[in-house]
Amino acid sequence: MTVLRRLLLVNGPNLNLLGIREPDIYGSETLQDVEALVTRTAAAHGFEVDAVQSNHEGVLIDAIHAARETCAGIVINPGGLTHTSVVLRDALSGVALPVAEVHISDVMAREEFRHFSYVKDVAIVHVIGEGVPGYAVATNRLISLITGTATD
Ligand code: CA2
Repeated sequence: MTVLRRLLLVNGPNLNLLGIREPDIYGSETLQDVEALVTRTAAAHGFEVDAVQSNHEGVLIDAIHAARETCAGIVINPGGLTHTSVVLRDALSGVALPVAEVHISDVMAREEFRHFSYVKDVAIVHVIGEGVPGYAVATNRLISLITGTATD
């Protein structure tokens, strides 16, 4: 079976503010930097990336549904929807693609309401609290699992 060599990168609500607000928590890199990093990381393995960021849950869900036909996996930072959205979780489990969940900050060291993730058990890769470089870590791990070259 041919593996599609394309990933969907999803960034949820407010992540368009990366690098503009709250640099003490999220650093100084922008959403464009994140998308370029994931694109570069994936390209090193011959994968292309479709990137979506939206402040609207339905837009994210439509993009996840569309990925079912076009992508081999999804790298997602759901933002605050991580802690609230059964709908987003259902979309991810519904498309049955391998998912990597990324959080820039260490959510377990922050407020208690950030400790629970609806996405956690539909994702096979979790990278939490490694800053923006964590997106590259997640991308590499996800591609390794997709291509069957995982070493850990
Ligand atoms: O640490 C992460 O990546 C989060 O997913 C970011 C979410 C937060 O709700 C999660 O608990 C953890 C917030 C995204 C908002 O991003 C901003 C970036 C810059 C300025 C303001 C918000």
